[in-house]
Amino acid sequence: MFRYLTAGESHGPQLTAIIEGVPAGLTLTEEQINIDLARRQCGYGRGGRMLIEKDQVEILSGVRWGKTIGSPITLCVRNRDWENWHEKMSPHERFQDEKIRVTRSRPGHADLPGAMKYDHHDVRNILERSSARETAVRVAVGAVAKALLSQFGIEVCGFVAELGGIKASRPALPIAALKDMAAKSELFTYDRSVEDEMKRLIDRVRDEGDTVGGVVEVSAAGVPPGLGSHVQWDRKLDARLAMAVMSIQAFKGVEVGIGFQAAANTGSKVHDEIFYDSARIVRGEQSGFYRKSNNAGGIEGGMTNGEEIIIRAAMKPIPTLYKPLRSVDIVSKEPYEATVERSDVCAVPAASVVAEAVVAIELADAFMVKFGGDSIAEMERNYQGYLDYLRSF
Ligand code: EPS
Repeated sequence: MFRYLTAGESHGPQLTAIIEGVPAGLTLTEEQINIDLARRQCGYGRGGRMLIEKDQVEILSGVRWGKTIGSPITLCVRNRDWENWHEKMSPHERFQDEKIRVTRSRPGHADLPGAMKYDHHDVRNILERSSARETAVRVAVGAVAKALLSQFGIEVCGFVAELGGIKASRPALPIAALKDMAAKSELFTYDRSVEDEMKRLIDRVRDEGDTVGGVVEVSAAGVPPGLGSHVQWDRKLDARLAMAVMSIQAFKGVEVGIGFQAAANTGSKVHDEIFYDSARIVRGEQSGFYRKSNNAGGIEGGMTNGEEIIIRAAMKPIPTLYKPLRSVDIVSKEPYEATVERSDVCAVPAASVVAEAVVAIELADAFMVKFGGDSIAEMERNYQGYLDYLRSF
C-alpha cells in the first residue's frame, strides 16, 4: 500500500507529508520533486502569493544516498510567507490577540461550516488548513508516486481541457507528445489554438474583480489491465480515483472517460468493442486484446482494462474575490460584503498538476496492492511474472 498524510497550515512554517509503503531501491531526489513543485506554481492567472513562494522540497527521512530505503518518507515544503506570520500563527498562547480574529466568512469557502463544526470564532483556524496551499505538498507526494510508476513504464500527465467554458480539443497523439505541448503552454493545455482566448478571458475576469474555473484532464498510459477490483466498493479503482480528485480544493465534479456524455447516448455508441491481434504481443504490447475506442476511460468494472486512463474533473471559480459577495459576520451577525486584497484569478493550470499528482498516488497504491514488494527488484519480478502470464492469456 502507498499511503500518506499531510499536515501544515497555509501561513504556518511548513507543509509536511509522511508517505508509507514505498519499496526500497527507488531512485528519488529533491531535484526531481522540485520540477513538479515548480510546475504547480506556474500557469497564467496566479496571484501575489506565488511571487513570495518558491517551493522546494526537503526529504527528511526514508531516502539515503539517492535511493529509498523502505522506511516512511517525510517530505517538507517550507512556507516563505511564514516570515510575515510568526506571531499571527504562533503555537504559543502569549501571542494570542483577539484584535486579529477573522470573523467574516467568505461564501464558497470552508469558513462558515468549518467554524460551526469546530466551535471557532476565528475563521483563520479553518481557512489556514482548507487553503489550496496544502496542494504543494500533495504534488510532492505525487512526484514520488510518479517515480515509482515510471519504473514500470507508466506515465501520468495532467492538462487543462477547458477554461471558463472555452474548450481545448485533444490531438490524437501519444501522452508524451501531449505532455511536451502542455509544458510549453502557459495554460498547460494541449491545444495552442485556444490559448490566447483563454488568456484574454482570464485578463477580462481579473479586470472585473472576478475568478474563473475550468476542467482538468489527467491521462495515464502504460497501465496494465487488472489494477483495482470489481469485488468490493472500496477496491473499485474508478471510485478511488474519483475520491482522490474530489478531495482537491475547489473541485466539484469528476468523470471517467466520456463520463456524463455516456448518459445521453445509447449503449451501442458508448461501449468500446473488443478486438484481438496476436501481432501486438510480438510487438511487445502487454496483451493481444485491445479496443479501437476508449469511451470507458481505461476502466471497466472498477478495473483497468489496459487502455489509457482518462479522468476529467471540474474546478469551480476560486471563491476568494475582489468583487464583493454578500455574507454575514459570524460574531456580530451583521451583514457585510466579502472582498480580498490578494487572490488568484484562475488556478486551473496549477490544479491540473495537482490532479496529476493525486491520480498518480492512487495508481501507485493500486500497483503496490497487486505487485507490491519490499524492494523495487522484488516488484519487478512480480510484475514480469504477471506480464508473461498476460501475454499467454
Ligand atoms: C489560497 C489563497 C492564496 C493562494 C493560495 C491558496 O493564498 P494567500 O491567501 O496567502 O494569498 O495563493 O495558494 C497557495 C499559497 C499555493 O501555494 O497554491 C486559498 O485560500 O486557498
